[in-house]
Amino acid sequence: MMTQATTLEEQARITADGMRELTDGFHLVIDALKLNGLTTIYGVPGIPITDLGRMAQAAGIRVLSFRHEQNAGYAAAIAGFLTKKPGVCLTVSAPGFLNGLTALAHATTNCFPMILISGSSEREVVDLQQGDYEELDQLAIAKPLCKAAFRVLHAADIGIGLARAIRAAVSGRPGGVYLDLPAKLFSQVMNAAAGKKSLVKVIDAAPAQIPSPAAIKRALNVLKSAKRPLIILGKGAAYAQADDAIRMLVEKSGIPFLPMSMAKGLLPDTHPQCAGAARSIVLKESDVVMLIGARLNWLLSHGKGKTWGEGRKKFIQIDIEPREMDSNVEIAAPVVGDIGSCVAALIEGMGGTWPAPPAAWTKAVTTKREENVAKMAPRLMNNNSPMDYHGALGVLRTIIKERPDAILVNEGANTLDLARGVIDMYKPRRRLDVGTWGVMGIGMGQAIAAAVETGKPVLAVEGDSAFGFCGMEVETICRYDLPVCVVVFNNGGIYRGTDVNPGGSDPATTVFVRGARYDKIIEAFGGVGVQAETPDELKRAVDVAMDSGKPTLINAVIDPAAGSESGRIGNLNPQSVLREK
Ligand code: OXT
Ligand code: ADP
Ligand code: MG
Repeated sequence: MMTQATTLEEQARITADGMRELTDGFHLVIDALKLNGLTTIYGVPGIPITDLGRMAQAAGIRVLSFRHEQNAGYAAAIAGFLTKKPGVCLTVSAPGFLNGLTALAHATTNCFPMILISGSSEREVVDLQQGDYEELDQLAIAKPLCKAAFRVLHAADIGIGLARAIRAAVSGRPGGVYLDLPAKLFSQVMNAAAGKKSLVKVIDAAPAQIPSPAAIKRALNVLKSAKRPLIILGKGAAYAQADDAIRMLVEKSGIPFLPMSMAKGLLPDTHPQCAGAARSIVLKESDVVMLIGARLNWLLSHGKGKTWGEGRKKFIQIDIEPREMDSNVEIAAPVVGDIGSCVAALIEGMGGTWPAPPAAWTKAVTTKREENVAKMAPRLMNNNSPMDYHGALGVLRTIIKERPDAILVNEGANTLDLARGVIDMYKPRRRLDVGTWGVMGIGMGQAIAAAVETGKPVLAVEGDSAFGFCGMEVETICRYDLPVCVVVFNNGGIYRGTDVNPGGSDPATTVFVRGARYDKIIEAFGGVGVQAETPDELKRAVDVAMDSGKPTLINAVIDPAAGSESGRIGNLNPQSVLREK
């Protein structure tokens, strides 16, 4: 029977003799993505994937074209964090692939599920190093930087290839996966019925991992013995989407909790048990610490040293990755499993009532928190011009308080570290930032994906240096008319705008053009640009932007002398003893 083509691309499936239906690599990739609910692609077009993007768009996949693959990759990575489905980034070969690779490595480091799909050159030419167009052994290069890497050579294997990529990205500890698709694959033709049969709908891609009853019992015994217990929530806890169970565990136990940066809002920062504003004492003085989806890496001073005080602590760690245990210090009670299952089992094991932690401990935490909050409060009220960080952040704190559903994206050094403390978060997965690597340039990709994946308004608070890594994507924001308000904290440089080059007439390495007008950039693309010189002006401009949903960029003029070297991590800078000579 003759098959009737209803759309142009469907026509491609029909054979010349009109009797037998065919499909090809392009369509199989698209069908496989759709079958698995992967309906958004972030990428940059070009040889050999231009038509793949076009056909995907025609087939109802949302394809967002960026100005640089790194930003598309950061968008895909954070889409993975927000949705628990792998974010998909599509690039051309060699340079496009390499541009996307930083984001793939970042996804892996941060435990975000992502699939980087890159077109590539023909194997037979690459392997003989004969100099193909954009020749590069991409699979070999990707392997050490991601969780898994696969290549598909035959159209009939596309379904299996994508299934493997999805499972690798989301099961166990999530991470980045590379999928290499050589140019020739896309035009390979096969029988449509056989093609359809070859596709795989992945069932239960991230199966629950139930903790052992013995591990739960051990953890509860350690917790019960505590005099000064602490719960640390990491971005793994935010990723797990076990929000109600986590809240129940925290509230039932009565234990103070410390949210890591991207776990802020899992419970509100204003919750009476929140110890975010008492960080130093809870780390130093606690005796039992329960980590939920947080690693004892540099952000937690590896679980040892001055930050953690002299006394020996006991750690309980909930993580899906068994090898994370004992990575930095001994873990007294490892609980291996997915956070939803582990937290549910802990709550059940706690029974009807659970002894509240000693009042002396919870009172000490509350006192320290109140002291720090009171100390900060007057600094947030100043209306100085040029603004300092606290004056500018004070109004942004109010903006988020008034719009707790909005998503905050944040990068920079001072702009990051001070915003993290000042801006309270109220709901889970509303704060997105530089993550485990402290990487600059995530801002615009994250802002775009946050708007696309959630439909919520986005406020991106960017250091002027940080913004420079990804700023061209304001065109992308305008093109797709996304509800993103970018505030550039313009202090004229990296950390500060006041450095002077002692050795000549070139500017110092950390300073930028003085008085730069970042707001003019977005005007070039039809967005709204605003210059804000006081906190009042900043508040007015952000309010308008957040309420209108129009793409907006506000150049917030910050005192060039206001920042400190490397924000709050200046201690990590190696010091030269010869520097002053
Ligand atoms: O308890 P105490 O008393 O100690 O007080 C603590 C809290 O209790 C308290 N607190 C509060 N008080 C009152 N109220 C509230 N609500 C409250 N909340 C908290 O405040 C203190 C501090 O709390 P905090 O912040 O929680 O604790 P602390 O000690 O800071 O925590 C430690 C850390 C390590 C967990 C934390 O600092 C952290 O998460 N840090 C992340 C740091 C990071 O990742 N930084 C980014 C990288 S810096 C550098 O590498 C940069 N580069 C190089 C570069 C990079 N990164 N990437 C690439 C691709 N290329 C190059 C560059 C280029 S930054 C940078 C650009 C910088 O310039 P910009 O112009 O962009 O930015 P500006 O600096 O603004 O100019
Ligand atoms: P933070 O930077 O916020 O401290 P990390 O990125 O260091 O957080 O840690 C996140 C941890 O969460 C990782 O060790 C990862 O294995 C773990 N994780 C991620 N998702 C889950 C999950 N669903 N269940 C259990 N652990 C998870
Ligand atoms: Mg700056």
